[in-house]
Amino acid sequence: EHLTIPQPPEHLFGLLGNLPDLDPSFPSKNIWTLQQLYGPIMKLKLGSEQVMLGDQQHINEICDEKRFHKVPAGALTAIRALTGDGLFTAYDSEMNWWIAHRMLVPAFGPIALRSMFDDMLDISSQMVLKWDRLGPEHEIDCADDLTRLAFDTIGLCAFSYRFNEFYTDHAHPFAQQMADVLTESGRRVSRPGFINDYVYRNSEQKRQDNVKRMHDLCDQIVTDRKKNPQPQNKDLLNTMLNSIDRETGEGLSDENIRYQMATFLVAGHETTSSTLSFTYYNLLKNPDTLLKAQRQVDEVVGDNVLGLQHLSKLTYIDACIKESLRLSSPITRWSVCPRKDTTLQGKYEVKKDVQLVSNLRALHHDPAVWGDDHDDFKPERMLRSNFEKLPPNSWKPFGNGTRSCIGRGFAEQEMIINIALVLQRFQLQLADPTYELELKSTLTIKPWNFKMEVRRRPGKA
Ligand code: MNH
Repeated sequence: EHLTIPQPPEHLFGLLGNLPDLDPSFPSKNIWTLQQLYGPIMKLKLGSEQVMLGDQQHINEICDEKRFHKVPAGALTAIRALTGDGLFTAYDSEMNWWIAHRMLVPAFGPIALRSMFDDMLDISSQMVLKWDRLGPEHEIDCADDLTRLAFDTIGLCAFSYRFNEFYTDHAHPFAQQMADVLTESGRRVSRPGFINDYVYRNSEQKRQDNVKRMHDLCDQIVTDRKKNPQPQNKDLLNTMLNSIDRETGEGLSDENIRYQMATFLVAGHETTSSTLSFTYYNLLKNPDTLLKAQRQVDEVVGDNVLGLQHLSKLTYIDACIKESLRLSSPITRWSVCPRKDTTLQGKYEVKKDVQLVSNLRALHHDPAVWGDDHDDFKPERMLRSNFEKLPPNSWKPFGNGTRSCIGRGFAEQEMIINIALVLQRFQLQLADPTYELELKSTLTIKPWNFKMEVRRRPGKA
């Protein structure tokens, strides 16, 4: 028996498909609502056909890499102007994905992460110092400072380059250029092609100009490294400049290195800063969890300088981060295509090239997995013993399989360091106690207008 996949009615006799159903400034929100109406499998025509999957049972099926693989689509194709065949936006038919993947997996692995600890601590300490000096009356704009943190951390750990975001009033121009490129890339794919070509020429020119400026900065960092080699340095840039792939005997071209650099900055800064913002928000809204997290920092770190040896013991903080990624994944969906024509759930026929999209919000709120309290922030569900008992592929904020996030360990280490430092020194409170989460969407989603205040804990140096 073959069933038709439910689809909301198309607009303008099918010419616009379902594009008008989505608000270009926050398309995910409409997808969440439509999916609740139409059920866990739903088709949308957005330029091409997309099938949105919205529970564990349906998403578990598309996590089978023998049947499905990532094919960059939607905003990812638009972002290729900036990141080309870098890891995030590469097709797996592109040789450079395989070469860079083999080369960079170890560079993001546990040994490499250990060597990045000091640099991560350096940047987080700058943030804590800034907060301390501004004092308890200062309203901290979380999105702003945490974005500075994430940017500085990638710059320093990956390229030994200091954006010095905590020493300037205005964020580094690269940050704004990137935000503009990401926003415009997202919008482009939400508009019919002919509208892009005829109405949005100037926006496209501006996008290309921004891309050029960002590439220039990447090239400048590379040129500087070539002029001043640092043979002892094991950062990602040196790895990319000096490694030869065992299987092909090839290195990465200057062009591909430029794309990888832009990729790390794109993929790594908004995701990490949004996750940290969400985590601080959830802790503040659930004071018992904040207390527990702070107690753990006191037990594990006390008044000592935070060290590498503490990180694996901060299990509750890790669980708070995981639970925040569940409640609000900053990347709201990822997608795959069938390797050949296939049938979903044994009853829905789909073609090889159709885009199958995981609706992460629906997955992470599936009552069959998370229960009726799926809207509540309960870090206990993410403590290892419980986490391991979850049905397969219930929690996918980092994507799936070989194309999942290469920077996951990097981000987790950076976030745990940051939260531990902040909780060790400060008492936190919402700047406006009545604040309720509002979301803003760019390529990722993040809390909007979320401000907190911090006060030095009594007796804390
Ligand atoms: Mn990251 C892929 C989420 C931090 C670099 N990342 C992905 C994917 C998701 C994701 C989801 C898969 C996308 C897809 O299937 O199309 N990433 C995150 C989240 C955080 C994050 C939620 C932080 C929290 N990512 C980082 C950091 C870096 C990074 C930090 C780098 C410094 N991510 C990548 C790269 C890829 C990726 C590179 C592409 C991997 C590949 O396909 O080979």
